[in-house]
Amino acid sequence: MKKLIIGAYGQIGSELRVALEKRHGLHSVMAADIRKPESEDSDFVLLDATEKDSVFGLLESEEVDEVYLLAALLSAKAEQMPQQAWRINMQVLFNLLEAGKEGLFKKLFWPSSIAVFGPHTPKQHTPQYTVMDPDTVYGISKLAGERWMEYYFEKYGLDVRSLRYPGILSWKTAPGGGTTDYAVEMFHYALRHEPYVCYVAPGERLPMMYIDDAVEGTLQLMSAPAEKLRIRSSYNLSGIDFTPEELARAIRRYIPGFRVEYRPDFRQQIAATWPDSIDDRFAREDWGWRPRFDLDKMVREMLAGLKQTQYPEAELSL
Ligand code: AKB
Repeated sequence: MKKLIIGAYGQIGSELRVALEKRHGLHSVMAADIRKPESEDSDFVLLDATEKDSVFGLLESEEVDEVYLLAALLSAKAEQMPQQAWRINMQVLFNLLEAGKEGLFKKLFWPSSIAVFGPHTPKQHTPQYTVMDPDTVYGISKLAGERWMEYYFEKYGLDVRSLRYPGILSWKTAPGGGTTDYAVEMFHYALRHEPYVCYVAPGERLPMMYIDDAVEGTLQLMSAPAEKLRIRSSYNLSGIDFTPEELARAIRRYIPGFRVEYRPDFRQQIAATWPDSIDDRFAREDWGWRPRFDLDKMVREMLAGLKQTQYPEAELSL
């Protein structure tokens, strides 16, 4: 039985793929993406997941037990093309929910996001169950998706599992089109010894997470016994939280001259509606979630990884 990752070469898919291959063996993972990767080191299939026939065709021709659906347009990009973003984000989810309902695989992972919260949501330690009034296309599609996930679980018994990811930081694959992308960009500028112009305000606190924690949380949720899971919409998940100013300060411990200028744009308005921090007690209680990375540990990993792979000349004392 194979694990199929759709959106396998995006920021999360790239590392989840490697982790699944380590756990289950190289040929038990099938990587699908809308674009061909530069180098194919896994079983790869070209797939446009908005096309129902292609999704069904693939699942009918392979023995798949788990699907990880990571293809989506993120918050900032979705605001530039609202109709298209809604269509893509919902269509890919429905194609997989329907395929699961038809018995073409057993378990579906689909990520939700902190974007499901909105301007009237309590900002600190945002609870699992609270006011949810997202005002971005991305957030609206994630909230609708969560409701549909739970619906397919309740009505058709499909084993669906989901996490509300915060902003994810990784040095291997860049994020694209998100509001939280500034955090990763900051590291690149710091290592090039260039000033960074930040589009989010200096004091805007957001929930974030290092990629290793995000991957670990995903694997833990997917292997948790079904009877332990009280939530089939999507679990709150917390790692760290920081403001751009705090991140810049943490980077300056290792690159003292790093400068940041602030020019907030429309993405600041999106960030302002999202929580500052998240209460993830259900994830902790139901399947033992504990993040491993604090701010300093994440900063060190990011700097070391980027220096080694992209900026060998950078002056840096870790
Ligand atoms: C985004 O910024 O859109 C994403 C997210 C928080 O879901 N990183």
